[in-house]
Formats: sequence, C-alpha cells, structure tokens
Amino acid sequence: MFRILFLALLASPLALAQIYIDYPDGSTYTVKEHERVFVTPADVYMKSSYQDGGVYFQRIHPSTKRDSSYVAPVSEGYQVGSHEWCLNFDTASPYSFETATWGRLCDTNNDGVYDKADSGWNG
Ligand SMILES: [Ca+2]
Repeated sequence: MFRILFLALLASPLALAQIYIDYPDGSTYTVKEHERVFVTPADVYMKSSYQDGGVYFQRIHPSTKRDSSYVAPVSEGYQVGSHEWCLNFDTASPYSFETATWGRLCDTNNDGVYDKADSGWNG
C-alpha cells in the first residue's frame, strides 16, 4: 500500500494541468496548488535539528484528505480495456492514469479517438 503525503510547496507555482489521485476505495483527491505529493511504500519522517545538536524525527502520516464528493465516471462498470469501456471513456476528463490506460489499450494508433482504425476495435 502506497502512502500519499502532502507538504506545502514554497516554490513558485508551475502550473498546469489539474492532478488528482484515485484511491482504490473509489474516493479521489484533487491536488491543490502549492501541494507536493509523495508516493512511497516506506515510512516518511521530517527531520528537525536543534542548536544544542539534538535531532528530532517526526513521522509523517499518510494523507486522509479526500474530495468532498466523488462522481464515478460514466465508463465505470465496464471492464477496463473492453470495447464498451473504450467507447464510453470520457476523453475530455482531466488527464489521469485512466487516460493513459485508454490511450494504451484503446487508441492504439494514438489519434485521440477510438474507432475502426485502432487494432483493438471490435464494434
Ligand atoms: Ca485511434
């Protein structure tokens, strides 16, 4: 199980596409601006050093942050990679791991649409 941690980012914003995390339980979290996400199977600690030479490690716990409401994509219910899933996938949704999966399994000629020209088409 990977732990997802959030820390405030002090650098300037880099911009960009909205990033969100899909959890196995179906919940999601949309990463806010200035947040950093660390995904690791290991325990993570924050180190504090004191002037007297003391060093203190404080364990950072996995994030429990979730978006307030989760809306299941319309393609949910079809087996990932199936003809129906490929057809019903919302290609206008924010880029995600699912989008990458759709591109790999459905849009095999990488033209942005799933149709007869793709090798997995069986409609
Ligand atoms: Ca295609």
